Amino acid sequence: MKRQWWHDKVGYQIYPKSFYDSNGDGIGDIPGITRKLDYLKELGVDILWLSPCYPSPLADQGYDISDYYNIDPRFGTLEDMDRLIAEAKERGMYVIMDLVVNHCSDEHEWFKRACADPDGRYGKYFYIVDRDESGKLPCNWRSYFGGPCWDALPGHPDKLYLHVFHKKQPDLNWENPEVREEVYKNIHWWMDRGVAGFRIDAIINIKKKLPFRDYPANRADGLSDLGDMLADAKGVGDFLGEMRDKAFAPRQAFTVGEVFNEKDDELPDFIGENGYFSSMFDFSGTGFGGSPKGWYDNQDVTPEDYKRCIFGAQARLGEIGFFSNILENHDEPRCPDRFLPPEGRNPAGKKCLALAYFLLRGMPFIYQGQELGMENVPVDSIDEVDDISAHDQYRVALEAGQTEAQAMEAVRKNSRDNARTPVQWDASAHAGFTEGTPWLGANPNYAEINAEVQRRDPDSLFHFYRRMIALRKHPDYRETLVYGSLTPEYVDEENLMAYHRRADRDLLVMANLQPEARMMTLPGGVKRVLIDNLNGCGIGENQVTLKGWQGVVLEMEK
Ligand code: TEU
Ligand code: CA
Repeated sequence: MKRQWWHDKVGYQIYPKSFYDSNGDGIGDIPGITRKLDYLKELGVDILWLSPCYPSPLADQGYDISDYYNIDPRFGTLEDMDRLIAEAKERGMYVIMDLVVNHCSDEHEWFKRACADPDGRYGKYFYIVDRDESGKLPCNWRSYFGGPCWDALPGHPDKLYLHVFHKKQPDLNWENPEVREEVYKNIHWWMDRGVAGFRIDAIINIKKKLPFRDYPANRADGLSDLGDMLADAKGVGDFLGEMRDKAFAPRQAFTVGEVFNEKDDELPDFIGENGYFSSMFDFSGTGFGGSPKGWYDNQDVTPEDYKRCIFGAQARLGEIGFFSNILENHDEPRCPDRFLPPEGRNPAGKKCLALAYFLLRGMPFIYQGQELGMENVPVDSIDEVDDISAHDQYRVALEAGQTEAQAMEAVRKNSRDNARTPVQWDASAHAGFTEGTPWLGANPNYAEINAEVQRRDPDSLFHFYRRMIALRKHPDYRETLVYGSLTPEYVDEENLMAYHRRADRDLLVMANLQPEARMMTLPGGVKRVLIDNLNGCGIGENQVTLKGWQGVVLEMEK
């Protein structure tokens, strides 16, 4: 595998709106990120992915962009962004932007012009069709946020436009070469400004199966799951290869794709040598248990399920490329609630889970607050919820006959707000996130769970992450942890997630994801214990005893 500058880096996702508010308006902002760079440096992360902070009506919290060449005034200015990029660079860190080009906002100039003249140049930037007199839609695809993918084109009741997400997110027509050139121009523009690359949003959706047609309905609404259409749509690679050749490759951009629904044999095309992207997220864990019926029907994930998903994905990828490994992002609940049973939602359990994923083959990403062990936010009523997806899923649950209490339970477990409450900086009002009123309330547990407390406590989750990051970069272990092979071990031992990483060193990572202790026979002698979340495991001759929720990294005799 050709070595790349980013292979030994650690990613960190920032959701700007909830990170840190520098001016007391209750909204996190770019200067707020700049102020916290030293915190991020102390943690040891390198590549900062910023969720969208472009001008936006915020119908989908910024994933609906109305100007690709600016910063939303609520988040700051272009100068603030330049300063952030420069200050990050001074600290040896990189900024990557979120590239959201499956769709734009209905308030983008392009869409306004398309509405003004649907048959003109900008009409061809979107999917606009004449409404059938019978009232039948061009196809029965269900948008990700509920309801049909089609809505009346503003000002033109006889026409419809396509949106696979919210109706304020009209899909861009990638079949139109002019649209693609616009995207590449924007990529170059941001690279010129000094960003290191992009996280690429919802990218699999850019290729539609044309002509539009129905797929089998899978809910009472008579609509079909977009996954069925995407499985049928061939040729996304033509677009992605062109984007690589015309935009990413000439700039040596670091890119990480939000890729769902890829076909197994496509992995080399996506992230192999000269792939479309540098890396892509492994969603096998976060996606596990999702039901086509909706959140109310999702299956809970056990540590054992998690282990099997991840090992499956690692085996599928093999040495083809680098996954980006995650436990959380801004669309997902917090990982202790998602992957740990209630009795494991404590500092030991959180560290054990962190260890299980962080030293996998690939590039680890941390989502803001994950390093502090932030948890899902308790909400009593749907009126307290901001997330548009949660509102839709609440409706879906009720329509399927669930009680209000059951629908709320589904929202509590899955709402994207769980990830979007303010970062808990200290024990002062609103978790020290803002001097004003936060746009979304802080999790009430901020007095116990916050950065200030954890920075002072050498045994905290924050310092545990620091130690894992430092180990991955340590000159003696970097080769093994970044490039070494991964072999799952003791796979039939329930709740034990263990694997060897091997290159010039032989490391055994073991995470005992259960309250009960266990004793394991080792394949050889232990040279030293590199990481131990409970500061003391029982090592005997060719065996180790792990307490409940204990996670260790053992360096084995070669
Ligand atoms: O998400 C893509 C995606 O497929 C979503 O349907 C995701 O599964 C959903 O948010 C879960 O409720 C990306 C972004 O990460 C997300 O925040 C945006 O809302 C979406 O694209 C549209 O840009
Ligand atoms: Ca602000």
